[in-house]
Amino acid sequence: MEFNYLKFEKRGRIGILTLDRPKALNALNEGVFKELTCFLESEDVKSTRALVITGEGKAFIAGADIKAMQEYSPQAAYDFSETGKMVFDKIANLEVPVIAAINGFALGGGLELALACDIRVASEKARLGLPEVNLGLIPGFNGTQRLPRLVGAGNAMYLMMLGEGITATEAYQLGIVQKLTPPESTLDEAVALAEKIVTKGPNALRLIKEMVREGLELNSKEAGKMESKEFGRLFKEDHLEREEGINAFLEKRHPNWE
Ligand code: DAK
Repeated sequence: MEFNYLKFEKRGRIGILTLDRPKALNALNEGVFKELTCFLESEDVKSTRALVITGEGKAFIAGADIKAMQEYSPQAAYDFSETGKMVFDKIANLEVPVIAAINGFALGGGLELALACDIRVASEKARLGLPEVNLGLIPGFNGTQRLPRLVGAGNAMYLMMLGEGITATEAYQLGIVQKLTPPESTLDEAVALAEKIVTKGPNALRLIKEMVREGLELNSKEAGKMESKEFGRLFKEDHLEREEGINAFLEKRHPNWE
């Protein structure tokens, strides 16, 4: 598939998606969202066991395209927000693990996209933040919802109300970022992490993702029940992945999930 704003490559079983609009610091506009929608439904994604998302140049993504937003009518702004949410939900709901490799600025919609990923790896030099308030805006792609679920309401309000960026180290301390890397190896470390993850049980990985994502929408009692139900299902007689995992441990060998 040919794209103007995206690049895709495979490294073994890992897919690498690069936002490629470096002159505008990979800012998100309708064209980028259109291409992301196409990409997320493509065979390229279906053929990966994990996806790493990164940005070309000095930014991961510097937010929604401010120049394009200048012209928006209320309807266009609403449509843009809905499209962005749909794209980010598609990312969040991919069956495979998704890792954001934050190579530089992750601001506004860029941080919101990273928050839709399962895990965030960041360059020690990256800056992250939700600066929408400086433009008289609010985060429009579910950032007001995803960030407090990750770091608590107080930390999320602090970041959104102040609108100042934070360093990658501060983001790591808050739990927004799970791993810090030297700037030159962010992508490689994200891919190495993805490679480690895909050696685990593929169905278990899919279920962990589903339980965490769906559980966050439920109260803890309902979420616990959902987990018990899925755990029980793993013990059906024909559940080959569980059988292989447990047998491999008892036979002192590596499991073969293929
Ligand atoms: N949009 C468009 N262009 C951008 C951009 C952006 N967000 N960020 C940077 N650029 C462009 C710059 O205009 C510049 O273009 P030229 O002047 O060369 O044509 C080029 O990228 C390089 O940027 P700088 O020259 O500024 O580079 P610096 O290294 O000096 O500064 C910076 C980097 C990231 C600190 C700075 O560019 C910056 O502050 N950028 C804006 C960051 C920001 O405020 N991001 C949040 C955007 S607001 C909603 C839907 C969505 C949203 C809200 C509501 N609804 C529909 C309700 C989301 C909003 C946002 O994401």
